[in-house]
Amino acid sequence: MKLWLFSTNHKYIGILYFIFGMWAGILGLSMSMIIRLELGNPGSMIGNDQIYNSIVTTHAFTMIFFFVMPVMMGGFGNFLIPMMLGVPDMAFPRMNNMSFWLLPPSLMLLLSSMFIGTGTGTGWTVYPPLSSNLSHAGPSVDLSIFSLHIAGISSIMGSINFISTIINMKLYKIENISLFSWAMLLTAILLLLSLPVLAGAITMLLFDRNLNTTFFDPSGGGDPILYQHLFWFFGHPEVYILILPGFGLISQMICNESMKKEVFGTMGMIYAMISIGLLGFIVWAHHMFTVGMDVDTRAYFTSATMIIAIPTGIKIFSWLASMNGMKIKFTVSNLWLLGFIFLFTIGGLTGIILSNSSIDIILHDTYYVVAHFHYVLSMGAVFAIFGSFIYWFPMMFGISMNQKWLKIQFMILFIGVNMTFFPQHFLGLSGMPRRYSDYPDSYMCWNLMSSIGSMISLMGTLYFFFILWDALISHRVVIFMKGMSNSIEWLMPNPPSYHSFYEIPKIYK
Ligand code: HAS
Ligand code: CU
Repeated sequence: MKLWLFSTNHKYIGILYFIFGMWAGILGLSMSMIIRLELGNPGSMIGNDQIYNSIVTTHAFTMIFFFVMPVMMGGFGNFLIPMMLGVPDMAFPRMNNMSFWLLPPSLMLLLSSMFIGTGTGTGWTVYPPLSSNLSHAGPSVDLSIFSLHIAGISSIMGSINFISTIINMKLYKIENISLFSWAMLLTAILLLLSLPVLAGAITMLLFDRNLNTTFFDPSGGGDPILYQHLFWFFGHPEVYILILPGFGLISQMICNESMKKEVFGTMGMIYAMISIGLLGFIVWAHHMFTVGMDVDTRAYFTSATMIIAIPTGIKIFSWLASMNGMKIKFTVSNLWLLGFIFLFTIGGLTGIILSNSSIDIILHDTYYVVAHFHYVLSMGAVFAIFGSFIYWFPMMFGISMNQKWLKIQFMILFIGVNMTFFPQHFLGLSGMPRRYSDYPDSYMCWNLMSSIGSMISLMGTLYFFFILWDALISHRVVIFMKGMSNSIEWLMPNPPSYHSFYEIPKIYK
């Protein structure tokens, strides 16, 4: 009880986040399988489009708020940040516990919204007027809004905790903390600045739905476009919130795998992340090119968006430069690293294509967008998660996974996700819209291929859980790490003790 339910220990809370995130991840995966089953053939399987749409919505919410964010920030952040900084625990350990325990009720509210009423068939963007009380009567959308409120409170408390810990408690000068710590600091700042805007937007929507306000209703002087601005002022920084911790994790792993003292251009990497964070706040309207903006505004948002390719390119090329001269062995970590860099870059480049406002008018709300964000998320963020979990697993738990099986598992997932999402570029380019449960026969071929790919990914994921189970019941204890990293969490016993540092350690130079 005290160890888990009431825990104030960063490692235990980190593990709770991992368990919660894995469970939510499987939930999101199950929903994606229903989507792919529906779309595997023309015609209807579910037989109810509102249900189909609410599955799409809940899939997105679950993956974003209950899988990627909890695992990256909650799991890796909690477990690794205090160890990397050389401090006993997070700045506010009890608030840390509360951040975690707000998530299960939040997920319950989201799931209730699927079972009470007609479900939230709005997509994760929850645009009015579709989400208003005319088109979505009943309690579902309200439950989803409450779910977001609570998840938001959890994230804000988590962010305050990370910012306080990193700024006030670090052993080193700020320019010397690890790149993962930098990534977490910036992500936390992004969250702290963007989440309140989402909270405002969904609360205004809640008022429109229940208290007869008309913030987003033209008949009372409101404007539905206002909702889109508020949502995307949060929504775009959110996509960098999902990937920045992944950038940090990848940097740490590259450093170790290429046996370097530090990543190529560490300062450049820090400045690149700062720029991505800042620029992330001034590009939001690239999600709204089709609302009828004037040409100057479109030109501005196109150019501002494209500029993000520069700091991101700095990161990609610095990672490649870090690998320069290394003897490339196809270790499991290396496979995930190279997979991440390759596939994230593909996703990034399609993003640059979408940022052209004139092209986006054609591609907006097609499967091209779906392909874009799954390349950066399912293969960017998720590859970073898989790779890092496998990389730090022996340090965190003191046992080892079967490396040969892991390589096979990587190959299965690599083939699976590419087969799922690459054809979606073709579907988008030929005009197949997103968020529909059916399509004309001419789209069948690539949809079928995509659905088969998703089955392969499912196998890959289940295989991973088998490998994890095998590691947990095995007694392959880790006693010594080969090629220890320069990051100090590797200097501790594995698994590390309850508090890695009982006092502030001293660094002798
Ligand atoms: Fe995105 C939509 C543009 C990065 C996630 N994005 C989404 C959605 C999600 C998402 C979830 O401008 C859908 C939201 C919804 O439900 O409607 N995105 C970009 C751009 C970048 C980008 C420019 N996105 C991300 C990341 C995400 C993410 C990271 C999550 C992890 N995205 C868009 C646009 C839309 C969009 C439009 C709206 C589409 C619509 O119509 O709805 C950049 O950050 C990517 C930078 C990375 C690279 C690769 C590495 C850089 C190198 C340097 C050289 C490259 C150069 C470019 C100089 C660019 C290697 C040359 C250009 C060539 C074409 C060759
Ligand atoms: Cu965006």
